[in-house]
Order: sequence, then C-alpha cells, then structure tokens
Amino acid sequence: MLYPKVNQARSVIDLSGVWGFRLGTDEEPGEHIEKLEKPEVIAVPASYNDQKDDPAYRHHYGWACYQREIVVPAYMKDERRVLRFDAVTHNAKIYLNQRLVMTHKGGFLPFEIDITDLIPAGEKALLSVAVDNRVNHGTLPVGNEDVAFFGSDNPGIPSVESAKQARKKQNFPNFDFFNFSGIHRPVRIYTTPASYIEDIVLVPDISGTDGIVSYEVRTGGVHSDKEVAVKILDEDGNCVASAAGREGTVTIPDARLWWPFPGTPYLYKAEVTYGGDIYEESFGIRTVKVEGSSFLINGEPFYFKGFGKHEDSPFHGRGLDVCLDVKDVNLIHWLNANSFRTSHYPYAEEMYALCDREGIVIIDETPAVGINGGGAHDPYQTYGVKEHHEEVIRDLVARDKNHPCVVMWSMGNEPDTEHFPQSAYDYWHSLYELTHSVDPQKRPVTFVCCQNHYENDIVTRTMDVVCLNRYYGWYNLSGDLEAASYALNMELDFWEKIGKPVMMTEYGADAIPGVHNCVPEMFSEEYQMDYYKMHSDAFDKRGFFIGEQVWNFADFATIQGCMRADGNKKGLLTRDRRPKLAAHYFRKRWGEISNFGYK
Ligand code: E8X
Repeated sequence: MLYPKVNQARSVIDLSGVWGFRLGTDEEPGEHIEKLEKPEVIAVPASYNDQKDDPAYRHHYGWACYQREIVVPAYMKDERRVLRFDAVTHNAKIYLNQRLVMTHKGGFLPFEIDITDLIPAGEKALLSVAVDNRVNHGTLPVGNEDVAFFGSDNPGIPSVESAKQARKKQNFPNFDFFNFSGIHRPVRIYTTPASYIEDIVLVPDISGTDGIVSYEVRTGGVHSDKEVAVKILDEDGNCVASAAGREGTVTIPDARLWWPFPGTPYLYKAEVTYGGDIYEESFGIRTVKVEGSSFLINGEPFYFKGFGKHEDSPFHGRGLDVCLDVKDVNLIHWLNANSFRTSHYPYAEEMYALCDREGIVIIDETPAVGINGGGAHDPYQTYGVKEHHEEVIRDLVARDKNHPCVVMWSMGNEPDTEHFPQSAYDYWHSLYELTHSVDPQKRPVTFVCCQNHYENDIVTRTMDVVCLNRYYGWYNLSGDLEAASYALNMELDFWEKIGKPVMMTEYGADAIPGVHNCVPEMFSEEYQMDYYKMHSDAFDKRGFFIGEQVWNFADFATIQGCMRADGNKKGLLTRDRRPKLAAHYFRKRWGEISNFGYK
C-alpha cells in the first residue's frame, strides 16, 4: 500500500485539525449515524483520552464518534479520489453523509476507500468516524474479561466478588501500556489519475560491487496503453538504471549500499510511471541474512544496540507526533544505539521513513501482545485471534516491505509458549511460514519470548532469531543481582546449544527519576545501572549473542495498578526524554561497540 504523496500526477488533502467529537457507549452504531448536535472539540491525529481532563475520556469503554465536513474540489473531477486512514484504534466504522461505507478491524495499520463515486467533485460531505476502543480475547492487542495485566483480585472474598459483578463495564488490557484510543494517525484524501500505480515491490540484492534490484509494479483503474517504466535515481537525481515492463531486474553498477548509522544509509528512488501516473519509492541496497549464529547485514555480522519503544507522549497519547519522532531519533544517535523494536504494534509510516533516512534498524512487530493466559487456559484454543493475526501480518508486510530499515518481523510479544507447547507450536509455526511467504525480501522472522520455562518451550527455538525478554533481578530474584547473574548465565548456556543467533529484546528495571542510594536498591537509578552492567558482562562472553535491546527507551503510560506508579518507569529516559544514570552508561558502552564485527 503506497504512502500518499503530492507529485506531478497526484495530490493530497490532509484532514488533520479540530473535528467534532462525542463519546458513545458500548452500543455499536449501525448503518446510519446521527449528525452530532453541539459536538465537543477534538484534535486529529491524537488519542482522545488525555485531550480533556475528564475520567469519561481517560477511561472510556466503547464507541466514540468523530465528525467533520469534507469537500472534494471541482478540479479533481477527472481524478480517482481515495479516503485513507493511517490508523484508527482499535476498530472503525466510516460514514459519509451519515451512511455506513466501510468498517475496519485493527488499530495500527492503514485502510482506505475509493470515494470517486461516493462524493462528486465540487461537493461537500459529512465524514463520521466511529471508533471502538474495547479489547478482548478476539482483538490484537488482547484484553481480558475481568482482570488487567498485573491485576490481581484475591479470589473468593465475598465483597470483592460482589463488587466485580456490580462494577461498570471497562477494559482490562492484557498488556502493559495505556489503552490509548482514537484517530491516531493522519486522515487524508489523495488523488491519482484514472490509470494508476497501485503498488511497487522492490527486492534488492548485492553482486560484487553492483546492486541488483528485482521489481514488480501493480496497476489499477482504467487500462492504459502507456506501459510501465522504471528509473532508478541516485540521491542527486541522476538516473543510474532503467527498465520497462511490470516486472524485471535492474543492475546498478558500483552501487552505494544502505548501512546503519554511523555508516551511510544511502537511499535510491525507484521512479515508476504508468499512464498519467508517477510515483517515487525510496529504497536501499542492502541484504539481510541469518547464517549460523550471526545476523548479517550486507554480509557483515550485525550487533543490535537499542530498545523496545512505545508511541507514547503526554497529550498526544499514542497519536502521531513527528516532532517527538525526530527527537527520539536524535536521542537514539545520542545514545550511540542503532536499532529498536516497534513494541508492541506497527508504528506510524513516518517513523520508518525517518529510520531509512537516518540508518536506524527496526524489528517490525504486530499488535499481537497478550496471547497469554498465564497457564490457566490454552489461549490458542480459547482466543479467536488467528484469522485476524494472519490479516495483520499480511497488511504489515504489505505496508513496510520496501523499507531498508526493517530487517526482521516480530509476529508478536510474550505469548504463552510453555504451558501448551504443541498448541503453541501449531499456532506460531503456521504464522512463521505465512510471514516468510508474504515477504518479497524474505527477511528473518521471529516472535519475542516471555520469561518462561525455556526447556519446555519448543517454539522459540524454531524462530530464525531467538528473541528473549528476561527479567532476572527484577521480576525474578528481585534485588539480588548476584543470583540473577547466575540464572542469566545458566539460561544463556542453554541457548548456546540451539546454534542460532540469540538476542535480548527486553530486559530492564524500573527507576524512579531522582531516587538514588549508595547501596543500590530496586527503583533507584543506581540499581537500574547495576542491573544493566550485570547483563552486559554475561552478553560480552558469548559469540552467539547478537544484540541487546533494553526495556524501555523511555518511561511510558500504562493502565493503573498496584504494580505501576504513574506508569512504567523502566525507561533509560523519563517520559519527557531526560536521561537517567543508565542512559549515560549505555551512551558510553554503545559508543565503544561497533555495529559490525563485535561478535
Ligand atoms: C514490563 C514489560 C512490559 O512493559 C512489556 O510490554 C512486556 C513486560 C515484562 C515481562 N514485557 O512489565 O515492564 C512481564 C513479566 C510478568 C511477570
């Protein structure tokens, strides 16, 4: 799915701004929606939860309605017109002039509707977006029916049980991030000519000093006799290769490769023309491959230095904030890091384009977090998410397939892979095969394994890269870094036998900014730093260990609970991006570890 662009043949109307808004109930709107009388105001894109200091906003459960007038200018009369939503969290129903025209499930990937025949050029229309923020055993991320992540009500206490029966309906996220909701990313009307380029698939390879690019162009609309043409442009706009036809292969002599920063992340453009349409797709010449226990980028063994992140900030909530993305990218450079995982959902397209340009490597993750009942039941038999999970994988790869910064797909975070091993294997192996089958570039595929009885886990070891979330010294052996070191080393010795690359995709300790003690204890900045020093020692001893991504880049908002004091404080940075002691530790450590050849 191509990102909307203004160019010689295409135009874009951005519908960001202040819309009308009204919270609804858990009653789903039908085929028709009312015009809002005296609507409240709401900013798009952004979560609605923190735009008004009202518990009804913060803790809303169910539907909400956004509404605004749109207009299709008369000069667009010969153009194809498309209404695109970059992300609406979690489920959406779209209405034009109060009539239902589209529904969409899933809160982190784009969807669009051709409105050419729905709104004549030169006319106005009322656009309504109904948004459902409920999570349950059929959604990704997963919600529970009665208790949230880290929630614990002592079962059997009569007063508690009665209160739970009587309390109002609410969300119980089975995940550790605030369930921000709303129109999180831009809404646009974009145009193409009647004969248009629908998609561009680029598969780069390296042969000696040449770049080899296999391409496929998919077209749509009215058939045009003017055939597909492809030019490869370098950063100065010079044509360095060209081809004709809907698919083929071009050779770029003495190609400039895409390297992670501080290498040069060189970007080419594939300028595609068809009929009256034109589209330039950026891409990089780089290869990704797992070989033995190495993760190779351009044939060189890469070492991941970075984080799990979140799209999270005050006021915007999970809404797109390009300024914050630029700030975070500059902080990733400041920390001498080279990568992050899009935990626990696909991020905005603008961030991937920024990382392509800045040479930051991404592990691209689906919103499949919370497929875990803690052993009480088999989630693969009781949760109805498989079909939606497959759809999300297809849509994620379709959206992000050409980004050179994306080097691996994570199918999900911390599923239960120990209590029902065969059921888990059947679920994840079929998704593993699907992901490989739909990725034109055949990148490595994994999921992220939660702290578990790793000897009983027969799934994690089958992934291309073993990605571990481990909390020795925090959730396990709390406060005892000596015992934690023993346990961590013992488990890493187990993984060495698997003969695959192993990396840590989460490890961390909460540190309340400003809490210090000379004898480090949990929740102090000193303990967080010592926790990481202990892990670094274990990692540096092992050649098969190919990456360290701490949890988390920054403090972030979570659901309230007895385990969270104003959110999750495991950030190296505070939520407003100020460094804790551990940030300075990693800036020094990662400044001394090269991207390549460290292991
Ligand atoms: C945590 C992280 C959480 O924020 C992340 O989204 C997933 C969790 C640690 C494992 N991994 O809690 O900080 C939770 C283990 C529970 C015993």
